[in-house]
Amino acid sequence: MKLTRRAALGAFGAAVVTACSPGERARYLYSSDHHPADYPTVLAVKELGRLLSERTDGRLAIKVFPGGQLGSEADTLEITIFGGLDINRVNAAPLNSIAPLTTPLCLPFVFRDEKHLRCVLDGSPGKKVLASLEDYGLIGLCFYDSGARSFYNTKRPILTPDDMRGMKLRVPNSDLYVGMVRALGGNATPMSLAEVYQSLVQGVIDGAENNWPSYESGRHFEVATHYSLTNHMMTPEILVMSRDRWQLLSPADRDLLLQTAAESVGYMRKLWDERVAASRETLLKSGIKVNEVTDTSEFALMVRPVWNQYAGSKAQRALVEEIQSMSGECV
Ligand code: GTR
Repeated sequence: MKLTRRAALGAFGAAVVTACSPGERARYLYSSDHHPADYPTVLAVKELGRLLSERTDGRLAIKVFPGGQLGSEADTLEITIFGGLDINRVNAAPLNSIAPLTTPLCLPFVFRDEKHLRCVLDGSPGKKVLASLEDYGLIGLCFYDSGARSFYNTKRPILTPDDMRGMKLRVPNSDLYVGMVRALGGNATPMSLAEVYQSLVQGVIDGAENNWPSYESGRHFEVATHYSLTNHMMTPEILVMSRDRWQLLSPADRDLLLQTAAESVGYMRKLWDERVAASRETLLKSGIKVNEVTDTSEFALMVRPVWNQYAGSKAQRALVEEIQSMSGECV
């Protein structure tokens, strides 16, 4: 089911109860995720809802709609911004065209490793990005992990950018991603994640790029069997709330939601690490060809111009500098 604006307002606007005295039904915050029900992001938001309900004696709760039931990330973000949906777990990429400070977090090769990434998200750069969302109708609740993204395709291993020449590669709906694939000599095709499997089967695209769990859970590996570990981006997930919906909460409930969301990050990271290991094992057993890319310096050099092209404003450059200056020894 895809939501039209009207349907969303009707469904969610009516369903969310704005006040709740003892004995009345719980106030449900509706949340969207396009990953399946067993994916770490979905489980983390469910856990957040459980804690919220426990801490408010059932007055506040979260209902997660997984599997893209409510539409793509780009569509549901729009709905969230105009107040038709309470909460949304999205990747930072579709936020690039909405909130410019999210772009530095998506730049290729901007993070040295996972420690550095977590340090940035937990530290001052992460706080700045979350706070910047308010101007665009969203409240940033927290970041979740999404690991490193690598290229996969139906044709051949990608060991150098030369191997990508002319390849039709799906990217999320973000100009930065389009620019990155172009800079590497590929043909970028932006589309939502839900369309990738069929597009691979039909040969509309030759490949895509993503982390181990998404490559596995979307069953893309069944068609695109060459997975080349370029680890070019570590774009995080963001849990956002509609600013309009946020304003309906009492100050105490806002604090509780923020604090509980922050607590859910540790829970998610544990699930994430386990899921990456499990997905990797499933994929290796499935017979896909994993290609180690021992030297990514040529990739990094070729994509470097997109840093300025897509994150060249003063505020974006300052954030990039702050990210680079962090050591990764904070956790
Ligand atoms: C995944 C991410 C999704 C989605 C997807 C994509 O890693 O968890 O939210 O953005 O990538 O490529 O569209």
